[in-house]
Amino acid sequence: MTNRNETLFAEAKKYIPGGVNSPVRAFGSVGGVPRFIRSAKGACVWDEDDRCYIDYIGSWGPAIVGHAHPEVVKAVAKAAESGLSFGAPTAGEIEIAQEIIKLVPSVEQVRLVSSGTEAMMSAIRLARGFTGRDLIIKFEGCYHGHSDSLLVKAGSGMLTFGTPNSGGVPADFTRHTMVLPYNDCQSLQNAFKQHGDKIACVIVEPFAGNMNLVRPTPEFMQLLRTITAHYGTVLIFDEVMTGFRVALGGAQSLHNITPDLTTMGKVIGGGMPLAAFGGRADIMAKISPLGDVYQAGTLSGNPVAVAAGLKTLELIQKEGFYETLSQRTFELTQGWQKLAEKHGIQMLADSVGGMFGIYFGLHTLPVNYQDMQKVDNDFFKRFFHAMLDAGISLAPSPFEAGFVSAAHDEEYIQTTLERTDRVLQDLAK
Ligand code: HOZ
Repeated sequence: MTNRNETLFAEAKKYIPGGVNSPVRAFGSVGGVPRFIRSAKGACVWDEDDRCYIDYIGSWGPAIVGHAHPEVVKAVAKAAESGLSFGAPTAGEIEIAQEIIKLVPSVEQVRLVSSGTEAMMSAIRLARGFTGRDLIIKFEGCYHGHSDSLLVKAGSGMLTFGTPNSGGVPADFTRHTMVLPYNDCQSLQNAFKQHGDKIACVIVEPFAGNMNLVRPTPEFMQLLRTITAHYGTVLIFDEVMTGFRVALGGAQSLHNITPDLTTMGKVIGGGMPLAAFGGRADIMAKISPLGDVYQAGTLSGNPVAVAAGLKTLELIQKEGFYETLSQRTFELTQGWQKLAEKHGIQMLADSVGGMFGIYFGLHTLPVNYQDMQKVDNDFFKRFFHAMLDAGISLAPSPFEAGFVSAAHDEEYIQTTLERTDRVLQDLAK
C-alpha cells in the first residue's frame, strides 16, 4: 500500500465524514484505502504517490472523450476568463439546449441544472404537477440520485453498503413510491391495473447502471411506453448515465422508444457539474416561470460547465466516435470473458456503447436486482485489488457499471487484457 494515500485517507476522515464526499469512493464494499487522485489525462489517472492507472471509472461516466481533453480544457479556460457565474441567462445556454434537442428528439424543451439528483428530483415534481397525481413507480436496483422519495431499494452506494433504504427519510415521503422488480412485465401490469389513474410517473434507467449494467428486455421497454401512454402517466427515462454514453441519441435511440421526459447528466457536462431534464413541450410548460411547478438554481446553466458540455457534445459527434467506442468496449469485455474461461473462473461480461458490466459467479447475464444479489462479492474484491495493484482502476463495487473513453485506444485495451491475464492466473491458483 502506498503511504500517501493512507495518510490522506486518515487525514480526510478527521474532517469529512468517512473521508469522502460521495460514499462509493470510500472503498466500503472492497475494503482498503481509496486512491487519492492527483491528476488525470486521457485514459489514465495518477494517484498521490504518482502511480498510474488505466482508468475505467471515467469520473463515473463524464470522461467520455478522455480525461482533460485539450479542447475541453481550452473551452473551460476561455469561459472562465469571461466570468465564473452570472446568475443570468447566457447565449451558451441556448446553444447547448439546441444541441441536446437536436441529438435527443424526444426533448422539445430542456432545463439545465447542476446534478443528476437535481434533474431527477425536478422531473418527478414536474410529472406530479403535470398529472395532478402523487404515486411514482421506480424499479429495484435503479438509482436516481439521493432525493428523499427515491431512496427506496435504490442502487449505487445504497447497494454497495447494503442499505436498501436511507435513514433520515420520513416514511411519509416514500409512501408514494412504488418499487417493482426490473424487467418484470407482470408486476408492472398489476400495479397499473390497481393504481393506474393515480400514477404520476414511471422512472427507469433504460439500461440499469447502478446495480452494475443490467439490460432491459424489449418487451419490458415496450410495455413501459404503452402502459404509461394508456394511463396518462409520464414516462421518465433517467439517462444521466446512459445519455450520450450508450449511443449519441442515448438509450432511447437504441430502444426506439420516446419517453415523455428525460434526465441527463455526466457526459453533457464533460466533467463539470451540469445536468438537465427535458421532454414534451406541454409538460415542460408547467415549470416555473411559465407554470406553477417550482424549480431554480444559482449555478444552473453555469457558463463554465456549459462550455465544457458544448465542447464535449461537439467531440462526440465526430464521424465514427460511437462505432469505435462500442467496438473497444466490446473487445475489452469479450477479452475479459475469454480470459476468465481460460483460467476456469466463472465470470460474464456485457457492454452497451461505452458502458460495461462484469459479473463474477453468474451463469447467465443478470436481468434484475435479485440476480445481482447472487454475484460473487468476495471474488470481486480480490479481483478489484489485484487489478488496482496491476495499474487498472475499476469501480470499487460490484454494483457499478464501468466506462471506456475515446482515449482508450487499442494499446490500452491490449495492455489491460495482458495485465488481467496475469491477475486471473494468480487468482485462479
Ligand atoms: N453515484 C455514483 C455512482 N453511480 C458515484 C458518484 C461518485 O462517487 O463520484
